[in-house]
Amino acid sequence: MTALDTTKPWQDLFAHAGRIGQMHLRDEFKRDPQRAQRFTFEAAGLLADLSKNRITDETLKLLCDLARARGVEDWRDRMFKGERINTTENRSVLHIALRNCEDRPIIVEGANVMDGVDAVLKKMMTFCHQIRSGDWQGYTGRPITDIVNIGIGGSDLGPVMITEALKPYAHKRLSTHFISNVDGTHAAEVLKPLDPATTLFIIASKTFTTQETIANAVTARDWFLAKAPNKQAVAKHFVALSTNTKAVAEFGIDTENMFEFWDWVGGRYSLWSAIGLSIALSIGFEDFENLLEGAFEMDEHFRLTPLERNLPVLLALVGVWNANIQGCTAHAVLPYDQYLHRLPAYLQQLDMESNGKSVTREGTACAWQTGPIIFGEPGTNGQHSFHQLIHQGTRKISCDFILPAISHNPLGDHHLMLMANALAQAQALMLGKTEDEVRAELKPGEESLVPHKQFSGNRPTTTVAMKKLTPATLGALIAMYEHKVFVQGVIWGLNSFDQWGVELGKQLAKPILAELKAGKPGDAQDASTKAMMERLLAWRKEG
Ligand code: G6Q
Repeated sequence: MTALDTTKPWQDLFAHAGRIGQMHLRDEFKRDPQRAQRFTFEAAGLLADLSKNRITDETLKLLCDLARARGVEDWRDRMFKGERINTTENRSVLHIALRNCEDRPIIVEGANVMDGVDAVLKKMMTFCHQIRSGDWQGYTGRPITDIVNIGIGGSDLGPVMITEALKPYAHKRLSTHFISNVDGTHAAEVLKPLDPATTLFIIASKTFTTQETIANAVTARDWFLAKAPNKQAVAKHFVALSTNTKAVAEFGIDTENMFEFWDWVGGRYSLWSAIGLSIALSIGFEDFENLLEGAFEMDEHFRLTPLERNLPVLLALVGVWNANIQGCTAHAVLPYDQYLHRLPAYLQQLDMESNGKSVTREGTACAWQTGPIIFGEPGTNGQHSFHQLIHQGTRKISCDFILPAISHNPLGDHHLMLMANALAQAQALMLGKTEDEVRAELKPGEESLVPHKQFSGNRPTTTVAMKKLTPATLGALIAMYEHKVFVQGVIWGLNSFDQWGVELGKQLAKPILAELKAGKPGDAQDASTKAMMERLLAWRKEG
């Protein structure tokens, strides 16, 4: 594919940016009272207001030209058809099949993948009903009260984020816990209050070879067997989510208790698959289906809507405009909903693992910026922390505000206060505060404060609003971000579905672990690593 920076639409966008120059959003809203309406788009219960980005009609037109020139529609259609668009791993990318609620056939290697998807969903449904009704009993005959998902990365972040986000829908008897970190503290603290007789462990690992997950699973099994009457009890308390039947059996989990998925489900796109079992157990299978349906609605919107009104496409394009052409150095995700407190962490993986690359699909170096730095916290907490830098720092940072209109916990005026703060932050970032406005508020003798109290404004934000955070709107929200990331990858010429960058550290950890166990750094270690190992080992010896 042609290098992005040599394409005409790319160069046209830079020329256009030069033409709009210092255009200030404050003036644009005065000039055009319909601006908010013109740049607001809706799909699948979500509304995205793009009007507080430094865009004009021409910007969007040029961005859509760019998307067409980069083949966004073609790549999208190839993904939906099941083509092997993950070229470095030679795999299809079919998380959309997991929520293909109309059962449109998707043929890969002559077989309809929907048959397998439906069979696993059915198995998950039966299991959910057994656990939630209390029919499934532990080794003392008592129903399960605690579910512990052991997994990491894509086998953890989605389930954690969604079970937290959908807590109002959770089963009253069931508490859901997550162990991901290989730091023994994580397992120790999670297991401390639990009773093995009423605990179900879900070992979630696509490969079933991930060092951290297997170590935590072994620790959980030892903890369980220290109390359980015999090894047979494992069958009632351990299930596996994996593509690797052999390794699951070797670990000692009955493959009857294994929920399968497939290599065409990428780790960070897997919450919709069997990896979502902890979600389904917590919120119930019907609401898990509502989550899938919300995502499906967004998929259909993405698949069928012209680029000019296509929400994930527009979010992606405006993101490219902000990052590559307007010079934003990071992107903040700011959910004004405490239930979404793990969304920034989830989107960090989705975005930074997908598009944190510096070579194109063809292996040539990118001469343009690719995936942005993603960070965030729920509002209003972030306002009392890093928002300062977004308002007055030297770096330009774009933001997504995520805002439901109705709270699950209508306490007094709390939700109105929350909404007022979200709206005020977006307003402040857009309007800023001029020197004249600052002077008008100053008391005599405060002249020196003028530069400190000024805000440039004109900082780009998008507000994604919804009526209420439900399984369906959350499904749509996540699918929207998945497709946004994919479209940006296509624009930048990347394969968004591999993650070779995580490999090197994994490889190097193996010899280091062996040497730490032996109590002596190997001669092959570099001097810096060796010195640190010696110091750490010395401290451990001292005790
Ligand atoms: C996600 C990544 C990565 C993966 C974990 C866990 O896209 O591939 O985060 O999900 O490394 O892998 P397993 O599920 O194989 O244990």
